[in-house]
Amino acid sequence: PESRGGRPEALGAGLRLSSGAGSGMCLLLGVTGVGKSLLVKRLQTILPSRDGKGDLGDPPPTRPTVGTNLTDIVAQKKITIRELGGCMGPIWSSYYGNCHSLLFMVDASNPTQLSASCVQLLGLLSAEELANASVLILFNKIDLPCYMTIEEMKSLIRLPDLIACAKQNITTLEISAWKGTGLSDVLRWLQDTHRTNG
Ligand SMILES: Nc1nc2c(ncn2[C@@H]2O[C@H](COP(=O)(O)OP(=O)(O)OP(=O)(O)O)[C@@H](O)[C@H]2O)c(=O)[nH]1
Ligand SMILES: [Mg+2]
Repeated sequence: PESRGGRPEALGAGLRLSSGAGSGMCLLLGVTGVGKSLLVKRLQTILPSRDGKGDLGDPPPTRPTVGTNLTDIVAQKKITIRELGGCMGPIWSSYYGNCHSLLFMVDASNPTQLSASCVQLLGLLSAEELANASVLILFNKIDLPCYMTIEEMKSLIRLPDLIACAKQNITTLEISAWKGTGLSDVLRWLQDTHRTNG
């Protein structure tokens, strides 16, 4: 009668989000066109080379994601990345439960989109169901000539205040899904974050 199939979520109330099946689930969100689909394709490509220094080749084409897109990244353990298209913003919240980490992507080359990204990020950080998720904010497209540096972005969206008020662990990275810059750091963050929760 003791056996409950070893399901970790049976161990305690209040741990619904970051236990059991959720330990391998990562949500990938951000305004449309910031580069989420390209990132996922790139992560799959660099995976076999491990150190992330393999030749990525030309960036594969992407289309706007209408709906959701699930991709398994198998490193030390399986991590499932769920991209939700930017156009699905109104129903993002239906996917908050069961997610262990959150990748939030911003287009660092697009100042006019920054306020929309900021509003979305504030909404995500204050969502009850995401309170236990680890968060990685990705400033993408730093290969473009007029990208905003991480310092500029931080002061524009008042990131230090935002991090201080948030319940989540928040990390930031500058990347280029196009060129491959920083992608091995993204992979490392995913592995570290998902390792801590068995
Ligand atoms: N220059 C540059 N272009 C990029 C980068 N990442 C993505 N792009 C381009 O940006 C466009 C949109 O990329 P997607 O990956 O489709 O964007 P998305 O965030 O998935 O968009 P939705 O699915 O509509 O939410 C594509 O033309 C990509 O090739 C980058 O790092 N640098
Ligand atoms: Mg997409």
